[in-house]
Amino acid sequence: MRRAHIGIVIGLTVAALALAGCGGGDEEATATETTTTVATTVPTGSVLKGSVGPGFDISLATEDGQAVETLPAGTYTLEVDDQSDIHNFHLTGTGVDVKTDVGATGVESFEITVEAGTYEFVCDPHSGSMNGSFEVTG
Ligand SMILES: [Cu+2]
Repeated sequence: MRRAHIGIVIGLTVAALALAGCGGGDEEATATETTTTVATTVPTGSVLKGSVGPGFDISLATEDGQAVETLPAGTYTLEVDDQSDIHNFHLTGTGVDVKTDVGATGVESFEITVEAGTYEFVCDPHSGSMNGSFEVTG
């Protein structure tokens, strides 16, 4: 188990380096199998997966499970899986203000068009601890 865990950590490090555009000099790390599934860019028009609950967790990821940190400007389908009736998922930023209902659960889809800047997602009742953000590049 410990070995597998270290492999994942290396994989994530490689992904971070690849996203930063400076993957050179890490020949050993890039030889791991995990690199084949790493998405270095999020395609415009792809599906973004928002998730909140059942615990005090909120997240935004690509369809293959990579946390969304930067996105190219464009239109995306946001699919939110609201798994709790005490939380919601609320995304805001330039031109975007979409949210699920706190008391409701289930999957809800939104078409969003993002432009350069910072976008934030929160659970409204617990925004101090349940929040995240990503940057949209122009
Ligand atoms: Cu909450």
